[in-house]
Amino acid sequence: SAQKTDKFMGEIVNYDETTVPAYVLPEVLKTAKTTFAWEKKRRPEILQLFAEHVYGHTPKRFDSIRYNITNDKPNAMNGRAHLKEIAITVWNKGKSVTIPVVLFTPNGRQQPAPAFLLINNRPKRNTDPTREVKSTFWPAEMLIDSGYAIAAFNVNDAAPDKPGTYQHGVLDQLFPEELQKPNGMKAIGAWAWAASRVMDYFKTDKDIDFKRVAIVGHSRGGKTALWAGAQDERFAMIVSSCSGSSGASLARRKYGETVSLINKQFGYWFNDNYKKYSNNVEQLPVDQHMLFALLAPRPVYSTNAVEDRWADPRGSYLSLVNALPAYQLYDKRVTLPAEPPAVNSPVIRSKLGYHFREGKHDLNVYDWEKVIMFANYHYSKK
Ligand code: GTR
Repeated sequence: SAQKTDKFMGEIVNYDETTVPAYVLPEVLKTAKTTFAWEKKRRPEILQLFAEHVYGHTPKRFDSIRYNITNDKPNAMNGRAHLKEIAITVWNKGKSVTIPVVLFTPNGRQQPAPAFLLINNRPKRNTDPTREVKSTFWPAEMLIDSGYAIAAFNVNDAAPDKPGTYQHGVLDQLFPEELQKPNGMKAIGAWAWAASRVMDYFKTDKDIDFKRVAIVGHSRGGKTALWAGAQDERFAMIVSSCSGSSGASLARRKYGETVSLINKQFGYWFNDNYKKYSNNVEQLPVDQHMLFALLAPRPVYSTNAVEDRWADPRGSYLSLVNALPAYQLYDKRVTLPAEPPAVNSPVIRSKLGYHFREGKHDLNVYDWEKVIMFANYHYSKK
């Protein structure tokens, strides 16, 4: 049987369900009883709370943006797809940052294709445009054969994923003032900002169905996908793979990775204010179910794995259940059972989708299969 506790960075990590202390989650709706009140008052309030206390505020403007097609192959993947590599350059106050994007769109369609955009936190060979290297993390052929466009950018091009160098990119070049502020955006904020710039490009590409773009991320990328989807309502669908603490899983549940541990190990992902909650998470004015509430009424899918207890799969299901009030403002029929589904029994036919599969912390072909089923189902309903 599995170990019930562990030690990490001087802390005891709990894996015993029976010893999780009771907690009280902040209310999602408060006085909002209509979508109008939600959209005008409570939703913006929650968005501000996440910016102020967790991920940092995202600057609203920049001077200019330019898209450069650096590689254009209309007959990639043996003619099945059109490859474009795009260099997105954003300028602000005389400085610039360039974010390269790899994009395949399916050939032979009458209509623009719905798309998946991966926030890639793994090495670039996982999104190889030549397809010499294939990766189950970004199985581009599988998406193309299912009728979807598939794109990716690498987090390191926006903000290097390292505590000592994360500043060198979007932050020090475009928005240096963010680095000085306790509520300024840090790495996750910069990655989410970059995802929105790819969305800006998609709007100009006639091969893409701009109204059906899903943002996808794994782990730290999954946290980022949720934050990007919360801020940028142009993302029609959100997919979080094993995003755990400060992503899909409830902060107040003492199980696996905690706010304290993530601040110790990955402080540069979050703003400085978040550090105040390391030792009193119950004071945090939000919890992660409210991040899902910000996605309503858009479909969101959360993947989890049996061997990824660190990410608290049960806490990630409970986020969805506790986000229901926001979804139900739009549609009373959106429901979920109180208890998570069994292993390998995905919940597809709900706007709050979820699975708990066998295996480890990863984004793999099983996950993509279910995500495609989820997208097929929800897009066909409209
Ligand atoms: C883990 C970290 C998680 C998650 C993951 C990843 O070690 O504790 O919060 O983000 O890394 O990104 O792979």
